[in-house]
Amino acid sequence: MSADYVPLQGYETLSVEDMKARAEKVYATLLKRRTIRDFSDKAVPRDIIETCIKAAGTAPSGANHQPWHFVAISDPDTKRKIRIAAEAEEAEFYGGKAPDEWLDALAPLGTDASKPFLETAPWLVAVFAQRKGGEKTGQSKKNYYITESVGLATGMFITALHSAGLGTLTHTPAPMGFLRDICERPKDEKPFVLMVVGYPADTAQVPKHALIKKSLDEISTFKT
Ligand code: IYR
Repeated sequence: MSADYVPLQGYETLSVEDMKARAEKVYATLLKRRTIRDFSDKAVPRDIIETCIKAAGTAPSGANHQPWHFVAISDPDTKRKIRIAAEAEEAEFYGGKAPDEWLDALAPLGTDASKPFLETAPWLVAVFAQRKGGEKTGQSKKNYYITESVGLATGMFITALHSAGLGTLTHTPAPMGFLRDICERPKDEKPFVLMVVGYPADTAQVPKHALIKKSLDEISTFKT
C-alpha cells in the first residue's frame, strides 16, 4: 500500500494566551489525580467506560497497528475470580518472593496481599498488549513498539477516566498470566496492566508519600 494523504482536519489554532490557559488547566486537572485503593461499590454507567476506552484507542502506536485490547469487567463472578487469583500471586510476592529492596520501596504505600477493591470497584479493565496484529483486526502481522504504544494508550485511558470524574488504581499483580485465562484472550496477547475503576470511597485515604511530585527542574532540561 502506498502513502495516501488527506488534508489535516480539525486542528484548531489558538492564541498564545489561550494555549497557556489550556495548558495550565490540563496541568491543574492532572495534578488532582490520585491513585486510590479504597473504592465505593457505586455503579458507573458502562457508556462512560466505553467512551474512555475509545479515548485510549486514539493513542499513537507503532505503524498504527493499535496493539491493545481492553477487557472491561463488571460481572461479580469474574471480579471474584480475578481477586482470588491476584491475591494468590500477591501472597507469594509479599510472603518472600519480592526482594527486600522492593518491599522497602513499597513500605510508604502500605500495600499488602489483600485486594478487596478487586471486588468492590464497579469496573476492572484488563489491558492486553498484542504481539501480533496489524492496522485491521484479524491480521497477524508483527507489531512494533508494543510496550510504548500500550503504555501511551493506558496513560490516555487514565487521563480520560480522571477527567470524567472517576478514580483509578493502576494494578500490576505479578505475574499476570491468570488474566489472559480469566478474560479468555489468545496466547499472543500479554496482560499489560489491570485498571481498577470507580468512585473513591467516602473514607478513601492516599499515602502522603504519593503526593510528592518531582519539580520541573528535576524532571526536565531545556536547551535554549
Ligand atoms: N503488585 C503488588 C506490589 C506493588 C508493586 C508496585 I512497583 C507498586 O507501586 C505497588 C504495589 C501490589 O499490587 O500490591
